[in-house]
Amino acid sequence: MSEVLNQISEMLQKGKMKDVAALTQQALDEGIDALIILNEGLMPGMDVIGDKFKRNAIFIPEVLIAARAMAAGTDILRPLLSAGSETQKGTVILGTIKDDLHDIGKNLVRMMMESKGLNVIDLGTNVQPQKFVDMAIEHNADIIACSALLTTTMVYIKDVVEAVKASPIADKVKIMIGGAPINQSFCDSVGADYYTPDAPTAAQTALAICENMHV
Ligand code: B1M
Repeated sequence: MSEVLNQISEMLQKGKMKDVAALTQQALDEGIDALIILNEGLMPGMDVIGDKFKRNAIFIPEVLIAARAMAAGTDILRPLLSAGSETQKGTVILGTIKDDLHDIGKNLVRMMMESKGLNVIDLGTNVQPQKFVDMAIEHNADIIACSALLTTTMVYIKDVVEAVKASPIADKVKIMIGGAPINQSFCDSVGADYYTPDAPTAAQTALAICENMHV
């Protein structure tokens, strides 16, 4: 790994927001691709934080400070990661599920989808199942995309699927799901349409769905 990427990871772990921002800019100036900075600098730093959090070696305040440092890096990368086609290829209603406040992964999904020319309506975190459906109807969306990071909140994805089934757009909208505790077998069990493991794959899949729908 390049030295600057190591430093980004270390400063993120220390919660040094300004250093993460400066090093992210330095990495870009050195010609390192934005996606590499994300995948090999910022994400490994957050993985270490997650591991320490799990072992109770650090607590919520430290995690929040690290999350803020990560956001300082992704804010700089956002225009590059989401610079894509100008034409709108489809509409996605995106949000983190009810009772879940994790939004870093969701924000990455939004950036990557926007980079594919998709119109993303981001409902934020703690989104009620019916709200996904109401907004999909209002915006004539092609996809509802739900992120869940907790085993206690992933269960609400089933409520989104049920709400879509009971709505007039049941045959029109596809449901995509993702987040650390989600896998294909969970996706199958709740009747969602697509599971993807990471933000780039989510964006590719969303684009393919929209292209298929609009032929
Ligand atoms: Co929380 N947290 N957290 N947390 N947190 C986890 C998720 C946890 C695994 C930590 C641990 O124990 N190791 C654990 C969950 C355990 C479980 O359910 N099995 C946990 C817990 C327990 C909690 C609290 C309950 C702690 C407490 O209060 N006791 C609490 C819950 C609050 C709530 O939501 N109601 C809580 C709180 C928090 C903070 C607020 C402090 C903070 C969130 C800040 C924020 O998001 N703005 C936080 C953080 C930062 C984490 C960890 C450390 C990092 C999550 C993250 O942002 N990762 C996390 C541990 C970990 O995951 N290693 C942890 C980086 C991000 C890029 O990855 O979001 O996984 P991720 O997104 C990935 C993929 O999952 C995928 O794409 C991304 C990569 O490209 N993806 C999708 C995500 N959404 C997708 C949607 C798609 C497709 C792919 O399609 C639609």
